[in-house]
Amino acid sequence: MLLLPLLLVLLLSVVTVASETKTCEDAQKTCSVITCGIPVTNGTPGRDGRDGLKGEKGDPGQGLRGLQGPPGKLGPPGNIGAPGAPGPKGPKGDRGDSSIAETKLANLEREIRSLKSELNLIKKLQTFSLGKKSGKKFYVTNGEKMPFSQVKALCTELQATVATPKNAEENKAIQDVARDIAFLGITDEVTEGQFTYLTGGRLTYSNWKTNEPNDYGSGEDCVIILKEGLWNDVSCSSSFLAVCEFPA
Ligand code: MAN
Ligand code: CA
Ligand code: CA
Repeated sequence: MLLLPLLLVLLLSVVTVASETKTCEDAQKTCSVITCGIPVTNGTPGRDGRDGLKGEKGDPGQGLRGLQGPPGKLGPPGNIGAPGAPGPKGPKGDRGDSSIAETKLANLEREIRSLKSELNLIKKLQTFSLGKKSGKKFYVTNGEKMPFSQVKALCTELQATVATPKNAEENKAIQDVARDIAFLGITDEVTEGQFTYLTGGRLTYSNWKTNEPNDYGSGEDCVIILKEGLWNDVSCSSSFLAVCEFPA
């Protein structure tokens, strides 16, 4: 008998809840189900809600400021700057090397031509003064007497050879230049009794004095021209005039 009114109350409260759901839910925020409905015993507390949004940054603290830290690391190098403006025009340069060399060469060539011309004149004057005839060899002497080895050395130094008559005319020319006994460029040093020219080859002309050559004493391998133009074989270590010969 008591069940009916209880059911009615329950039904009424469900309808009320259904029609005023929002009101009740709103009420639930501030009040328990007990105030809204039938008094019930409290359940266990729900779980903690999620963390709220992060708060704003707080004001700086009031404590003492810490010591300044060490300097930071060196930053990366900056970009390459734009090219600078062109500099002012420089002074005029020297003349080029090749230009200087060409001038020097031209001067040297002129100098050489002048020297050649001067040398030619000196040679002509010298040969003229020595009585040189064109197309003929000519002979010179310094009037000094010396052993044959020195005569050879002297004529070689003068780029000449020792006077060597190949005919009567040349023999006379040497005789005239020497005006005293002089060595000739003839010896039998290689093969005794076989006279040859220093320049090579057997004699093609001779003007021996009677009974010469005789290889007198311990041996005579050099040849001299006597004042009268005749030849005699003598020791090469004896001293006589040096007469050098120059080509025609
Ligand atoms: C004499 C002759 C020559 C020789 C000389 C050496 O005049 O016998 O043949 O060459 O003496 O002094
Ligand atoms: Ca001899
Ligand atoms: Ca002799």
